[in-house]
Amino acid sequence: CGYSDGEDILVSLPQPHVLLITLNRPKARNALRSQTLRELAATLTQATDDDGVRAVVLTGGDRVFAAGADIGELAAHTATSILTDERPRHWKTIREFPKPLIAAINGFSLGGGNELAMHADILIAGETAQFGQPEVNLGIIPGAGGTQRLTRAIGKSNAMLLNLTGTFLDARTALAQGLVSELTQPELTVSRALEIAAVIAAKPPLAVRMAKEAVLKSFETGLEQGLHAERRSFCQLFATADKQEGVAAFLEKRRPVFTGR
Ligand code: CO8
Repeated sequence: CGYSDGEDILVSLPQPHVLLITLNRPKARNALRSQTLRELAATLTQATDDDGVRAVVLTGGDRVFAAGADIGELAAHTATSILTDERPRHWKTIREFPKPLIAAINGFSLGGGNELAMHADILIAGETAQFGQPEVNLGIIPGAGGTQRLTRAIGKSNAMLLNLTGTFLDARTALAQGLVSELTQPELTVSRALEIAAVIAAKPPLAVRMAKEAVLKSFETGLEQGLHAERRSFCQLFATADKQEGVAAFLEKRRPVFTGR
């Protein structure tokens, strides 16, 4: 399919327009070493430039989505070496991935693993999943959004509870608090994520891209600026062939055929 598996990830195209990335370092409970993030970032960069890919599903294993940063690797770092670490660059690539990213989470989603999950636009979890930011147990704090994205997702008191105590959130509570969108039986998590990806893949890609960008903008700006950005993208979409097609198809009572232009 033009994509290759890495040492730490498996990459496939299980259905048209949808890329599936599976974290595959089970012996280390999918701990995110630099290599893992490098492979993930490289695959997402390739998917960014590939018009054939319209959505990406990211998953881990049955019992562990990802157990966090690789603690062995962290142990070798000093205050100065961590400053020039390559990983922030890979996180930036993941953060700026412009296409929909859907996480299908089973088992433990911890530390940097949970921060990776929270980079996804939509999170689907198995009923037995557990979420946590246990960095405090190591004498550190999250370094890839665990204090910021988690707080925005579940609110101050709930985020404090996880960050200050290192305890885990069960899937049902994660759903109630808004960290994830849906729960499924654990064995159906990936298929449900692929189903959502298929729905998105059938939509006009430029509108999808701008919708993602606009929603993410709401975390960065005040309301007025956010509304302004939304309006600008809304107007830009009027210049697309897919807007003509979408509206024409509705009026002609037929299915639209979107081209991504
Ligand atoms: N890093 C490296 N190795 C790990 C990690 C990890 N995070 N987690 C597990 N492993 C390894 C263990 O060392 C063990 O290796 P070995 O077989 O060689 O002894 C193997 O995986 C199996 O581990 P367990 O026996 O503990 O497996 P269990 O199934 O009993 O438990 C758990 C699974 C609950 C996931 C447990 O392993 C655990 O608690 N892991 C640590 C979780 C943690 O503290 N995560 C936070 C890490 S710090 C962090 O993420 C900071 C983020 C900074 C920014 C982001 C950078 C990527």
